[in-house]
Amino acid sequence: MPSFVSIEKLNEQHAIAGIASVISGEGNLPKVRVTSPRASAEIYLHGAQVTSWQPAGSEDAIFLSAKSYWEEGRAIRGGIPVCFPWFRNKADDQKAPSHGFVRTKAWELLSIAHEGDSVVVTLVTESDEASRRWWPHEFRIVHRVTVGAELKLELVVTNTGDTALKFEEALHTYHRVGDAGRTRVAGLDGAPYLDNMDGNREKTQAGDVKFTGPTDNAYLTTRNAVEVVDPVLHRRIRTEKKNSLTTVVWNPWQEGAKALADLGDDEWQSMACAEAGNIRSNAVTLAPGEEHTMTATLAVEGDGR
Ligand code: TA6
Repeated sequence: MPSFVSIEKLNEQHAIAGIASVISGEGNLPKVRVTSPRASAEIYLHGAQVTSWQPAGSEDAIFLSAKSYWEEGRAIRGGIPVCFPWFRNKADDQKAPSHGFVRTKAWELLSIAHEGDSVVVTLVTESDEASRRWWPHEFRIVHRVTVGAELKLELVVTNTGDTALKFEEALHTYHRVGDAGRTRVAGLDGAPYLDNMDGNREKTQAGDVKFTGPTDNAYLTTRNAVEVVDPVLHRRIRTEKKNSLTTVVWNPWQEGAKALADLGDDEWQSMACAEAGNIRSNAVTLAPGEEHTMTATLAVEGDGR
C-alpha cells in the first residue's frame, strides 16, 4: 500500500499548469483532473479508475452513478473499473471481492506527462500483504491512461514472482447512453458468447446486441472492435482492443438495478457496459518476469443511427 501522499505534495510532483492537477474528489478521494484542448477527464487514484472522459465538442462518454460509494475498500459504480486478478466472483472463495481487489484500493500516481495533444496519466499498484491474503502471488500493474481526442487505456501486468501467474482482467467501461433500450452494440455478429443470465450457456450472437432485459454476455476469443451505437445522443463510442480476447456486454435492466444499492433505480437506462478483457478460457498466464499489456482505445464518432 503506497504511503499516503498529500494532494499538495502530489501537485508539487506532478501538476501541469492549466492542463492537469490533483484535486479532492467525491468522498475526499484524490483524483487527477485533466483539462486539455482535446478533452477533459478525471481519474481517481482509488482503483486507478477513470470516471469521466469528455472529448472536446462531445458530452461525457462515461456513465457514473449518482449513488456510488466513495470509500476505501468499496468500488466506484460507473467509470472504468479495473478488474484484476479475477472477474466476477472468485471461483474458490465466494467471500472474495467481486472483480478482484485492485479497484478498491489506492494506487500510486507515478506521473502526469503532456505528450503532444494528449496527457498521459500513469498509476501503479503491486502485490502487498493485503493482496496476498486473497491471492498469494506477486505482481505489479501499471495503468497508463492517455487522454486526448481518443481515450487509450493500457493495463501492463508484470509477474514479479518466481512462479507462473494466471489471471483474469477487464477494463469494465460504463458508457453513458441516452436510452439503453434504444442502444445497440455492434461488432459481435456471429461471435460465440456465454449468457450469464442463462446459466452461462454458450450461444452465438446474431446481429447487433440489443438490450431488451437484463443482459450479461461474455464474448470469448474475439479481438473485434465494438461500437456502442446511441441514436438518442447521436453518437457511436468505438472501442478498439489489443491483447484482449474477451468482450463483456452488460446492462442490469430494471430488475437488476433494484439489487444494486449504488445504482439509482432508473440509472440503468443511462448506461451500457462494453468491456475489454481476458476472462475464463481467455485468462492470461505469465512466466516469472514476463509482462502483458492489454489496451482499449475509445473514440467518439457522431451519428448514432
Ligand atoms: O461485467 C458484467 C458483470 O460481471 C455483471 O455480472 C455484474 O456483476 C457487473 O459486472 C457488476 O459487477 P459489480 O461487482 O461491479 O457489481
